[in-house]
Parts: sequence; structure tokens; C-alpha cells
Amino acid sequence: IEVVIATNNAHKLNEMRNMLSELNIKVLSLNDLGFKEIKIEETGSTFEENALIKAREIMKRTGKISIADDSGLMVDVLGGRPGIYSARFAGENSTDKQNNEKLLKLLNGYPLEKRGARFVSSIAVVFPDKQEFTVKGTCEGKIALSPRGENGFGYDPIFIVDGYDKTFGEIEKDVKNRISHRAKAMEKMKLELEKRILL
Ligand code: ITT
Repeated sequence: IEVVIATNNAHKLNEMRNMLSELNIKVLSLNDLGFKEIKIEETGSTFEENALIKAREIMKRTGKISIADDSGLMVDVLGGRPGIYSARFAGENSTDKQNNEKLLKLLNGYPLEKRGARFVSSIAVVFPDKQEFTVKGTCEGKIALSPRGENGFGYDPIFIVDGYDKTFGEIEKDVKNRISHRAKAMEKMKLELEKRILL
């Protein structure tokens, strides 16, 4: 069985490949299928809707079982922002560094105990017969006072994950891939996938 990971984000792709590696399925990227960067407008108002938009579009284009992740960071004192706008927080095409700087600036003056936040990942799976489902995972933590560590991507250097005194930037990738929002969503996704196809 083949599945395609519907993302342009190479870091997400790596993490999701890693999480699917023990299953007996062939995991394809858009690149493997000869697609260059595919722009899909994320017009939904929730992570679930945006994940479905991406997975449906890629299923249409490839005819294969398509798996999309829509994810982001929700900060308590910002009322859940940046949320679904996490990738473009500091503007269209903003870099991870610019997004992190903007967030740190907004939280300037807040002590650690007021910097609660969570990562959210919604994963949508769309099948060639139009069956579809979504699952969600979250990961609780705090926004650090300044960036730490080189691992991961996005907001990882400023996210201190609960239960560790480290940011996702400082934590080993194998550990992140066991405890993250995406890991939790992918575990649920695998259970659901197993119910629908014989692995
Ligand atoms: P695709 O839509 O092509 O999958 P994207 O990067 O645009 O790629 P999203 O729209 O879901 O993906 O935006 C998610 C953003 O949230 C991502 O760019 C990061 O800034 C942030 N994010 C999500 N998961 C993260 C993680 O595990 N670590 C750090 N930042 C994360």
C-alpha cells in the first residue's frame, strides 16, 4: 500500500516518515511523485479544515491515499494565537526566525509561569474512494524567554515542553518524535488507518 504525505515542509515530512517507518506501507513525498512546491490556499478556520483541504487536493492530484498535517502553536495569553496562522505569523513568507522574534516580542515582560502554550497537530487522511477522517494531537509547554537549541524547525527553539527542562530545539529528535503533538496525532491516525486498510 502506498500513501503520500501532502506537505511542502521538509521537516514535517521527515518527522511523519519516521513515525510511519515501522508500518508495512510505502511512504511517498510530493517530490517523489515529481511535484514541485504545490501552493494550496488554506482557507479553513480550523486546523482540521485546513488539513482536509490539503489532503483532498493532493488525493485529487495523485489518486493516492493522502495524509496532511495542519499544525501550529497556541499561546494562552495571546488568546490562542498564532494558531492556524503560525506559519505566516510575521507576514506572508515569513521565516521561522522572524516568527519566533515576533512571538518573543509580544511576550516581553511575561514571566515563565504566564507563558503557557501548546502545539496542535490535526492530521487528515483522504482515500481515493473519498472516505476521509481527521485526528488531533496536542503537546503542552511554555514559551522560553529566548531561543535555545538547533534541532527541529519552526517554533521548536522557543517551546519548552512540559516534563523536560528543554526546548524542542534542545531535545533529541527521537524524543520529540515520541512525545510531540504530531506524534500523538500520528498514533491515532495509525490506529484509524489500520481499521480501514490491511497493513
Ligand atoms: P504544509 O502546509 O505544506 O504542510 P506548513 O509549514 O505551511 O507546510 P502549516 O500550514 O501546518 O504547515 O503551518 C505549521 C506551522 O506551525 C509551521 O510552519 C511551524 O511554524 C509551526 N509548527 C507546526 N508544528 C511544529 C513543530 O513540530 N515544531 C515547531 N513548529 C511547528
